[in-house]
Amino acid sequence: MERIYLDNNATTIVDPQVVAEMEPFYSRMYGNPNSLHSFGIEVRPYLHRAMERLYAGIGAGDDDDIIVNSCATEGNNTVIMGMYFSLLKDTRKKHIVTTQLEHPCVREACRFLENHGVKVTYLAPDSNGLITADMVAAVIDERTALVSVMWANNETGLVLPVKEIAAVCREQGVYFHTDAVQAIGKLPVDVQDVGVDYLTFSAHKFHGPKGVGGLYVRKGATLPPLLHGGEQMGGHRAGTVNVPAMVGMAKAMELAVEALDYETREVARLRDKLEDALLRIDDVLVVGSRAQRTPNTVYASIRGVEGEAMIWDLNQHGIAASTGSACASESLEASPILTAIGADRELAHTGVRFSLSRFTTAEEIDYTIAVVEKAVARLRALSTSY
Ligand code: 7TS
Repeated sequence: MERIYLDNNATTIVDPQVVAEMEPFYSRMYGNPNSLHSFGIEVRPYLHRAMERLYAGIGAGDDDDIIVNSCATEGNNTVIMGMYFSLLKDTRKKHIVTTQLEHPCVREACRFLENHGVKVTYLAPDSNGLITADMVAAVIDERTALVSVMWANNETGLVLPVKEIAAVCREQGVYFHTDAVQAIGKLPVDVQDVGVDYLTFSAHKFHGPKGVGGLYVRKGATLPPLLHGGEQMGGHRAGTVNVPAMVGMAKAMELAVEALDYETREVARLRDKLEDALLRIDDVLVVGSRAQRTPNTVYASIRGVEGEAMIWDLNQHGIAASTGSACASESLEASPILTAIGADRELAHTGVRFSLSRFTTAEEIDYTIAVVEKAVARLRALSTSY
């Protein structure tokens, strides 16, 4: 059996159709779209088409902006730093509300602003691993400028009630940002229906290329740019546009929306099969109910088995899974989500995340189930605590 990739929340294979769409912009149409000669001019209609696909993919309105950038980390920093320069720095607004579940690129950007006089509330999830609109409403005050709550969590796949949270923010006159990196291609995403002011995404999480992402900005919610310089992206983000990547991201977005149905039926079916097999093993806990999760993710805590040991064992058998976020995998800190849902100290290091994609096959899942069952038995036999 070839290697099996079940770490799609970290990154995904680029869809071959996306690669094909990008290729001409490396080999033939390599002009700078801002140039006045034919090499530049011939590229522009493709950028226009790419923009249309991105707008359609997230339901953006004609007067809203989508700023194409380098990744979700950049998008999230643009919102948080931009809010500092537009409001937090000089007005009475001095407060950001976010959560302990956010990716480090949100959390650390907020922490940085704490050194500059900004107060940040990091909401802790409830015992289901969720943040509710009521929890957000309870901490907003007249000094709050921004609420930033992710749409779906990368570790657990848990989907947060962003529409209700957006409604609370609108009522209170507070900007609402959501990191939708783990939502695109897994859930229907409609920015106008949800009522967000800012939304970030990253192409490599939905079978697009790495190093390109997008930031949606609702009409009227404009922020200062993070990168100053040329007039690209309507002056919102300077720097020559990465044309092949942008075209690829737009194609990937279109394919992701088309595949949503398959994702919610077939990918979920394979995930459920794997999850059922995990739950048949004694002393295994899966975080969050299926109905509240993205269709592709299962995050399990296996008592008596260190997450890292499990990942190593699976890797020896050609299976790629993860203990959580690759961005934090160097750290030996306990998973905040497992801690939040009340896992004891021993369980806090036992998390293993399997994240599937539309490229995952039934045979791969059957093989994974067989390997996991043996690995758990082997590692428990070695464990001094089980
Ligand atoms: N936001 C979320 C929710 C993420 O899951 C990630 C990456 C990012 C932002 C950062 O995206 P980037 O394109 O800027 O790198 N998350 C993960 C993960 O779960 N495992 O590895 C990376």
